[in-house]
Amino acid sequence: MRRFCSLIICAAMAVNIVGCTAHKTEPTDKELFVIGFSQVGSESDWRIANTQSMIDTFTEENGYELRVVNARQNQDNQFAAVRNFILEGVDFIVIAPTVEEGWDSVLAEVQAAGIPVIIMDRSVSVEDQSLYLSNVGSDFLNQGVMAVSWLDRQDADNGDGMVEILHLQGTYGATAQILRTQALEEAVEEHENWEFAAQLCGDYTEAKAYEVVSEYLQTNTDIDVLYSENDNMTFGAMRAMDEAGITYGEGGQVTIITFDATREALTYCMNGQIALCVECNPLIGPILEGLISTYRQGYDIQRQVFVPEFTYTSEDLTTSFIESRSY
Ligand code: GYE
Repeated sequence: MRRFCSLIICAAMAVNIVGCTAHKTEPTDKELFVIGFSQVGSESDWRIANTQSMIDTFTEENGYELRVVNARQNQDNQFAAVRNFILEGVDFIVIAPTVEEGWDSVLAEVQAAGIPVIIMDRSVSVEDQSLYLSNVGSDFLNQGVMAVSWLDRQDADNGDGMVEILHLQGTYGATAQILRTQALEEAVEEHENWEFAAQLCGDYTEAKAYEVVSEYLQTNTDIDVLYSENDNMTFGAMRAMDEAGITYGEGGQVTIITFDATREALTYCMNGQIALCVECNPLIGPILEGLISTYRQGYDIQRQVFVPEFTYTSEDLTTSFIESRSY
């Protein structure tokens, strides 16, 4: 992920215009449909796969020029990118918003410029629903419900009757954080023997998760479950638990639940170190292209589109299945 990360950050120094190549000499006579894509960042393996899905879909061969701008998880960078897209006169704007709040005015500027918008991955919370055409992404609440329903069927209390949950949250205010958290908090309310050991913010990154979990484990080790809102934070927490001598997985102290289901997490799951992987499908490019193509033909498009996703435990997984996945 670090290798990809440096590649994406280099591109973030300027608008990374995908679909044009430096060596191109002859002007093309076909009109390319220009899409401005404001991406959250490159904070996770999921995000890298999501960006790659867009790049693989909106190619020059398919009639598109894709302009990807990496906001490095900063909403103000997204606002600047979107306003630049307006100035550049792009044909369409796709936004993967860092957080839900704060989008009303910049989306009103886009609407005033007559540029259609689709919100991808996470959602925005705006007064005027006409500011965007559609939201394409995951049903994050259902992801959380699948996770807590699975946990409800486990004996995760390590024999003392109480289930102590260490909750690693993603970026506060991101839809994935809000709804994965909501599912867990409601389940803790419903289960008298479930309680939070702690709720820590890892900002969806491995480094931040390692930092906050390492600090927490210096004074607290009574944990039965880790509910981690993405795989990269899980990897950071695993490293911190290793260093603190806390065991996890089959026969260990801590039952790990993680979200995204990247190949690395699925491998840990197949090997018994992670108990449950909740899939979050980043391969949204083709679905988006279908919606944009439908819109360009003059048809209305669905207001909310959920991508298909499942949960995995060790008995669902084989090396060939994991290797067959594209992220
Ligand atoms: O779970 C995480 C990424 O919004 C679904 O953001 C996405 C989340 C995903 O950083 O890895």
